Amino acid sequence: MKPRFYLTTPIYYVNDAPHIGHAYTTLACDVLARFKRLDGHEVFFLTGTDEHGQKVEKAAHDAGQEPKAFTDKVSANFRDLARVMGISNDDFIRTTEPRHYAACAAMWQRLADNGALYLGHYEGWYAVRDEAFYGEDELTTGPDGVKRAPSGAPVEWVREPSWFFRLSEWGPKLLDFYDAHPDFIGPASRRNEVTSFVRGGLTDLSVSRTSFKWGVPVPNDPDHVMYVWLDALTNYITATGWPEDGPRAKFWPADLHMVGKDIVRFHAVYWPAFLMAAGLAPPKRVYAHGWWTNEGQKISKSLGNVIDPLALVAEFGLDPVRFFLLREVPFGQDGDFSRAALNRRLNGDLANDLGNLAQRTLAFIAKNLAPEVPAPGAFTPADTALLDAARALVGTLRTELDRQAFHAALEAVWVVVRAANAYIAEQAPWALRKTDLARMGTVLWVLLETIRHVAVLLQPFMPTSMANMLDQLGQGEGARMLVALETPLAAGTALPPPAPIFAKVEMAA
Ligand code: ME8
Repeated sequence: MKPRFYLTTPIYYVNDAPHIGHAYTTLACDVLARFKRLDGHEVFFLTGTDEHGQKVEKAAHDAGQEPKAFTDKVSANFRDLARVMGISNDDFIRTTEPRHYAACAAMWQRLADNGALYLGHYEGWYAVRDEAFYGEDELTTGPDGVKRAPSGAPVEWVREPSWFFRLSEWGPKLLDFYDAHPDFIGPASRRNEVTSFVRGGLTDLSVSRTSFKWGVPVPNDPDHVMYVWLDALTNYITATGWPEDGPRAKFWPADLHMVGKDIVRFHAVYWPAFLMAAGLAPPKRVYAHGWWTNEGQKISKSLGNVIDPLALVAEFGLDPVRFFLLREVPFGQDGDFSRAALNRRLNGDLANDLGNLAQRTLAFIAKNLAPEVPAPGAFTPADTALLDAARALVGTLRTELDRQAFHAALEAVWVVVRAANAYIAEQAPWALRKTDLARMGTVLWVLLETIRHVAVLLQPFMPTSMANMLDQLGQGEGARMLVALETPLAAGTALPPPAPIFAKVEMAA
């Protein structure tokens, strides 16, 4: 039986067009999903849209549309983004779908049956932008006199009848759970943030609203709609077919919820508490990545500096953009988007280092040898050193990607790419052509074998370019899984005519 892996992106609010931040989270998940598939796992990769709540209702109203028509349109933009970014999701969930209403009703019922809910009255601060309740002590008042949440979102005073979830009872159980599962929250800085929040004491959470209608109705209490975060978080289990015992039920609990650092509290505190209170298993891991800024500035619509991922892909090509986003910034930390950095990565890492390595090797063979993989002779220590480094990569990537260290995985690959370029310079196959053809064949075989490892392992990051590189190495569809790296490259494999894979980009003046 194949090992299973279930991973999710956040479901995005359909209040606005998708931007680089959404593309980033989904891309990171896509790389993991593709890597796990190549590594023989049965993967279920979910993304989708979060369509209820006051914020979306307001956006629809501002656009002069009914919420349903509005959400249909904006949700489709997120689907398009996934397609343009080459995302390999297995499902796309919308919280307005009947399957999700059914799961939300079942979740509510479980919580109610287990005594986790009670009817009361909420009075306090609410930020529509975050769809979150805040305590007075969390707020600051700016020079404009506006009270704001730590996220910068303005808050308003809310007073309405509400159902509550007994979150206050869950503090000690959550802390025990974090202790027993040290990998539940990554990176460590987020884990500390969450545990200190929980240690600070939890208050009961308002989980229904009565002042607007755009939400999932509370069972048996039609004046209330569910709090949008209870509704939204439930999507992760809806998609497994819950509460039915369908073919996807086996995927719960999820292996990984990937989120941005802004929503770690919902995923690492509320969600496991809801699940445990409903008698369901919490997810295995929540990883919160950092925040992108644009040329040093916070990305915001009001500053007019939102980066459109579709425009970037149109300008630079998909694979270079995918590579840049995961290579440039250590995953988990905040990062700054700049065109200069993007150009540097594309010209340096892709065109000069990787592109040249493949191009020099393949063009040399095409020019000087029969168009096939040469047979190696005895290996020198230099050959063995490079081959060992290339063969160790698969283990390194497994480890690094299991801790969501995309940048470290890529850096490890580039250490080998740079070593291979140095090896070409040292071994000088062009000189061997005149003195020792057998040795030249061995050098070229070592290079091809190294490039094959690199290309197979980089497929999740740059699917199209690496498929192209593997085509040029004569490695068909059947030879691209990680397990294929356990068998050495076969001499005599036919090599098609080579062509450059990465073009250099010109710096704009
Ligand atoms: O929070 N840098 O949806 P959302 C990096 N619907 N990532 C960013 C980013 C940036 N500048 N901006 C956004 C919601 N993101 C809820 C989630 S899940 C059950 C419900 C990414 O549309 C990041 O992943 O506001 C962040 O967590 C997410 O988009 C927020 O998307």
